[in-house]
Amino acid sequence: MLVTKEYGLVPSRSERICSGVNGTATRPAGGPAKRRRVRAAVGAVLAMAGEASAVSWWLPPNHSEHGAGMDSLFLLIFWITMAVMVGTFAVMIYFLVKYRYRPETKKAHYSQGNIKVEMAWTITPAIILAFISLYSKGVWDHYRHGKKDDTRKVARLLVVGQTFQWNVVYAGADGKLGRYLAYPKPTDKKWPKGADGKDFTFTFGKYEDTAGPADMPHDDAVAAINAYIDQENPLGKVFDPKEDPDGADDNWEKQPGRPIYVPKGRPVEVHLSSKDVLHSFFVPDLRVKLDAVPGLRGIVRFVATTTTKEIEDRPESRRTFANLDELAALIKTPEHEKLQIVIDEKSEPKAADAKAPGAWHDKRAGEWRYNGKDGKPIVNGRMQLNGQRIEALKGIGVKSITMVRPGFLDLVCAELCGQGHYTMQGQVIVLSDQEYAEQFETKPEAEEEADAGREKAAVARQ
Ligand SMILES: [Cu+2]
Repeated sequence: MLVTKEYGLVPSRSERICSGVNGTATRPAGGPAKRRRVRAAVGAVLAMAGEASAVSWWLPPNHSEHGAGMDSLFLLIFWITMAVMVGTFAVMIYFLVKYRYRPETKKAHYSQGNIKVEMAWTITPAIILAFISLYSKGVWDHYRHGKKDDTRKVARLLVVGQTFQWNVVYAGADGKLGRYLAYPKPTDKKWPKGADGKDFTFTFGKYEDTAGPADMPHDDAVAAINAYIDQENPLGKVFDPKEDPDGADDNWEKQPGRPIYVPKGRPVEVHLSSKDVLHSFFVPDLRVKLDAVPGLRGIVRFVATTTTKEIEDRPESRRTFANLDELAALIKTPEHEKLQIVIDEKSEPKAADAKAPGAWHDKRAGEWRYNGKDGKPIVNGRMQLNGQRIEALKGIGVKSITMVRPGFLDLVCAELCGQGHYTMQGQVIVLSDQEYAEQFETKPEAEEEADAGREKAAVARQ
């Protein structure tokens, strides 16, 4: 919308036509009252757009650096298409009514069209689309490649989808990911080296201690390889430190399904792949989504701006229930079953001592709990609340309970990957930089001692 000093708004083409003199008039028809109305209407639209930037009415909260640009782009496209849609429908309905059937109406006549109007409706969308593409490119580049001059240390992880869970591997102290998804072939003479770095033999059915899949007929070798993957090496990790020095310090696990931890305020680089079919790694609150494709490595980058603990501590993540029956009904519903009870210094009634009924702070465990009438714990912050426990809490005089949504971001699979697709959910937990470094980037103590030993030896030699 163009704004000029004199009138507030440049009149639209229709207003100029309406003003009567073949589009030559430049002031809107009508007096100051009409202009005020126009300004009020535009003000209302801009206020809506301003409200829209809060994204709370539609999009989930954004906790990533690149996400704000994505949201603005999303809303820009939304409002442009909304305006076009409303305009198109308005014109369509107007013409439907204006040219409805009437017996006295004359037959329609052929029109050559209007070159100026056609140019306008071709060039205007072209300009808008060109602008959207340039805007998208900026947002996309920030998302896929991160910021060019970013000097912060990158946290690298590998996420591997499988029906219907996610695996995660952390790069460890060296920041480098090892080799994964390297599975044996039926013609291989030797199995890959074992987790201890030694030659590996595998017993499958009647085939004892085979040196490699090639020891068996083809079909049995295929079955043996599947068993080997299930039992020994689900992620196809290369254990031989000579072949894969980067992978030696990786933090990985055989079982899928553990939460994905990322640091706050540092670039996170997620390498994505799949063990079986197409999956899609989607973390709405981080504005991150990319397909996990078998045989390919997709990479997404983001910087989380909030730890999940910070989200948990916000007032809007908590709700206090005075009606405990309502709470009991609520936590039975699937969308609320993960709510956790908050027990802290505000919880009432307080227990007189460790064995008395009421809220008690167990200093040794560093946590609060509610004791029952018999002095035994009813529930603590880590335990799931249920109807029975709520009844027990009522019994010791608890009048209200505060619940919190546990601090994690939802990870969902956004690719229809099979019957259990809807169950393919995971958790992304954002830690502080320090917590992440302590948990995922420090060397095991033994290794550090060995390093220190080598350094000492080197100094001694000098
Ligand atoms: Cu999936």
